Amino acid sequence: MTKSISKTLSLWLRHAPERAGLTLDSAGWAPVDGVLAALARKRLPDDPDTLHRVVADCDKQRFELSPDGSLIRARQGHSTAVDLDWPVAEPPEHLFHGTVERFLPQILAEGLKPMARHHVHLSPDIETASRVGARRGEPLILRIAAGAMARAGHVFHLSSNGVWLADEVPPEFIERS
Ligand code: HQG
Repeated sequence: MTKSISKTLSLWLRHAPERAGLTLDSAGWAPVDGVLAALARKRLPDDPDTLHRVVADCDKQRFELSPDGSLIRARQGHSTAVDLDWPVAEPPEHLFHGTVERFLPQILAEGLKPMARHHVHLSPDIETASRVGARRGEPLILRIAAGAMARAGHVFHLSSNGVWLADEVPPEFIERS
């Protein structure tokens, strides 16, 4: 049950808030009351304790509550227009991106693009990148020369659950690992 709540929250808080009658503010926050009311309409558990448990137990820490508990947002992964305020951070020399073979020709030709999201998502380690790639098939791991990218003027943001975000990764910084 918590998995279906988590999937529903991902849809509402990242992609389609209007489906729950919600409006996200510019930083992606929605009122918890509105989310609970929308869960009730979908006949999903609508008590605050369950919601808090979903937020706390979510394997990738996808969601966060405001300090007073009145607001909730997805930490990243949006396709709606939000302006998340993750701090600019100095990346490690290498980051990783998990994808699949069939995307490789296009990625090597034009670089990594955000596609439907706001940013390219990069992982700090190969294991995490493998899990990301495995969502689509046999994972293929790309090694990203993040340090060189930063020195060339590309900006990185680090989300509070450890995902590195970049606007794009040009092909010259991508290496098949
Ligand atoms: C690929 C999940 C062709 C890219 C995961 C990826 C992650 C290109 C797909 C988070 C391309 C986009 C993000 C290009 C990129 N040509 N294909 N130029 N540039 N691609 O889902 O990184 O469960 O938007 O390799 O665990 O797979 O949602 O990005 O395969 O953390 O919390 O286009 O989503 O987390 O796919 O995954 P996505 P992603 P959540």
